[in-house]
Amino acid sequence: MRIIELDNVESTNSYAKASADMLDDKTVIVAKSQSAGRGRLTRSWVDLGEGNLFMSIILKPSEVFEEKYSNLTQYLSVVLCKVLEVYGVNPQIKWPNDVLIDGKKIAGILSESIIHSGGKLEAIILGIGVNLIAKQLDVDNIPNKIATALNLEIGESIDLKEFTVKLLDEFFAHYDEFLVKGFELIREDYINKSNFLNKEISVQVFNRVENGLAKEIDTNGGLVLLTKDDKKTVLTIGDIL
Ligand code: BT5
Repeated sequence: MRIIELDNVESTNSYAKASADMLDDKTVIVAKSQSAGRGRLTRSWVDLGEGNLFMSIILKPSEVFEEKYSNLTQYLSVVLCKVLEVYGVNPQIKWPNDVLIDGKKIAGILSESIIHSGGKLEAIILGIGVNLIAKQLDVDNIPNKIATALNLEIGESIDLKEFTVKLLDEFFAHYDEFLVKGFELIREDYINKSNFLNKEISVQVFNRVENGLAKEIDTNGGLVLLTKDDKKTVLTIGDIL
């Protein structure tokens, strides 16, 4: 594993994407600040100042994309929960990969793949932003979400380097096994951390909303919804509202 440390970038994911063909498997890009951090779809990721984590991991597991790589975001959410627990908080996962503390979003994960026209997988860019140090006022100004930062939860400042090392160690400790077993490796941990199961929920899937009982997480990490007419729908993409 090699870590490339940058000062300011638009987005560590964009930087990693642009340079992935020249960088090895397991190269990590971290930046002190991001001027145009990205979320999923067209959303953005707010930079709450120096001391927060903005990181992208370049992964080149094989030359062909395998279905289980789609679960890397869920794998990373479980890894992050384990690290946050070391700091004494009780994180929960909101499907598919939001990590929350007391219902407040503390991190965001964004996975992007570079696949050539012939089908060859160049790399998967697994990006993560974690709010480690912030002022309550700045967190309150994040649009459309109730958010938090680790220092606000535990009343202490957090060492970014130390946190980053813990996260990367935990990520790579089981990464090779994850590549073999896929979601099955983390399914139990993921379910234990979930805050939405057995509840009536609404899920935004592109421009439609699905309502139903969140019945289970299937073996592929999909969300099984039981709709009013007792029909089962398995969702693989979406946002719980
Ligand atoms: C995400 O998107 O949560 C994925 C965010 C990934 C950010 C990392 S930082 C390093 C790497 N480089 C990048 O450019 N991106 C990755 P999504 O589920 O679409 O959620 C985005 C929504 O979260 C926004 O629309 C806001 O409502 C909220 N949000 C934005 N910034 C936030 C923050 N700092 N803390 C908590 N919530 C935030």
